[in-house]
Amino acid sequence: MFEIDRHATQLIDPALPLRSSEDIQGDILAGFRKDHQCLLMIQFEDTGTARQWLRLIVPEIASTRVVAEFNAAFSAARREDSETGPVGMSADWTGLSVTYPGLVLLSDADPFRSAVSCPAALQAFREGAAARARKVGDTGVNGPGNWLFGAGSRPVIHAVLTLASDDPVWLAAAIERHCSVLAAHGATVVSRQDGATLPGPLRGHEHFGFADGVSQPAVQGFHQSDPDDPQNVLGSPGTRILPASRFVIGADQQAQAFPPWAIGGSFQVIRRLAQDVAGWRAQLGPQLEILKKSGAVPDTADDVWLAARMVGRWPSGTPIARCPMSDIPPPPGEKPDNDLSYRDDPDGTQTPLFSHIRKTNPRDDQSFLPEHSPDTPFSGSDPRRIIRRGIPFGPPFDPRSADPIYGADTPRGLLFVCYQADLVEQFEFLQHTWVNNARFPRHATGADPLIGNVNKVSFRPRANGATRSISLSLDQFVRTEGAIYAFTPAISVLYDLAFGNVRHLL
Ligand code: N7H
Repeated sequence: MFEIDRHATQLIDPALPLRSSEDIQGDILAGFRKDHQCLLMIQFEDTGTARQWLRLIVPEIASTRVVAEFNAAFSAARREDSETGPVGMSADWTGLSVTYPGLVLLSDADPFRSAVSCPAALQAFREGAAARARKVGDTGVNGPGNWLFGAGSRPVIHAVLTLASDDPVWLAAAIERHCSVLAAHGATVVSRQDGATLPGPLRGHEHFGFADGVSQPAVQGFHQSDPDDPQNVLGSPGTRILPASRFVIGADQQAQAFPPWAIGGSFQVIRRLAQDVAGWRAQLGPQLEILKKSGAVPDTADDVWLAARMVGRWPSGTPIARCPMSDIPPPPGEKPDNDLSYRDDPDGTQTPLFSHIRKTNPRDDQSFLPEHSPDTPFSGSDPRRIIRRGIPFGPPFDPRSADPIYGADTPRGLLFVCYQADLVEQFEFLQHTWVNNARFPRHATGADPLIGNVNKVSFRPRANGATRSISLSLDQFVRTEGAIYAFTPAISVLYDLAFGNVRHLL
């Protein structure tokens, strides 16, 4: 594990109490941000052996403090040397989440017995991802019947162990060690999911070729606000600071609706999303042809131009809203621009209303403007934000390579992971009310062409002072292959579960 180094502690601002939390797990607010990750999905044999295993494992769980200190020191070193980056700085992190059946087994009781009423968020956790599949659009080929893990017909998963490292050799050894310790405690690894950042120029990008992990919500008490613009993070205009309780239960207020075991934890969604890169790319040409024939797009527009409209950003991460004509990447060492607004683009003539980033974070879209004071700075998507911690799986697609592992048939995609305080009002709302709602935010927009159940989207170019609507036919090339709803408890709660100290938790 990373040892706190001399300058790291100076980088931690005492005015940001959540940065020094020894209790909140490190992946939630700070983020493991490692090139290699493995998710071990575990089924325990019984309460006794599960608790014994937990006693061994909990001391390894990375807290927010250690991860935040490492990340701050790493970023500082990178700023000092943007050419080579930090040399010799590496860390290995461990995280643990439990599913509802896992919580029942570890607490040996009904985890909701003291909940005054069972809030919808808890109900979704209790039901699990497979039971909620229809609501989030996991139907047809995306349905639980085709899942590799998490479906009712598959073995029950009690816990998910996340192992993350800069070093694939360390990670392989850690996986082996954990598997043998689990086996010695009668537990079964029901599924193992390996993720890794893509190599070479695709580093930091997902399989379709776009920079990922650009826009994340910032968290009060964890991120430093800009003194001149307190609603946003210092150094990252457009990155709004939101109450910590949106992501960590009880972080900055009483959480009476939640039982004590939930305090300091966060609900986690895990989704294995397969990406058919060849199929996704192949649809671009014919659709672009339709647009060109109708004279709706510049002659210079190519497949990447159209793909960028589907995402809302260019492959470098530069937003269409800022740079509509071509991809102008950020200067080396700088993050893509996150200071964007849709307020003056109500019809989506620049950033299409269907584009992935507009569907999942409509920001200040006009549908949210307060009726009587439309000039108030406002983002209607604040309550719906999620913290994303996904990582790609599988090798990149490269049609020029003779090696079949880079071919179209090799499994690849995104191990999507997100954290939030409320599964229903955050992740599920995004999927149900925005991503898959063809009428959101207005007109017959269509579903999100990346992750939604798409067939038609409405492309709305503006020419000669008028907005037209051209219908494009798209297929879905992202498929759900497994899903889990879990809970990432505070480290102290894991200790209590490990020692059977559960009465005060329920
Ligand atoms: Fe998305 N992609 O490669 O195109 N996503 N996403 N996502 N996503 C984003 O800001 C992608 C998925 C969000 O604040 C970018 O990181 C892919 C799910 C949200 O402006 C790119 C998959 C959900 C944002 C991708 C996938 C979301 C976002 C732009 C699946 C939740 C921030 C770069 C295979 C339901 C929006 C960035 C904002 C951004 C891609 C899944 C949500 C490039 C390929 C399941 C909230």
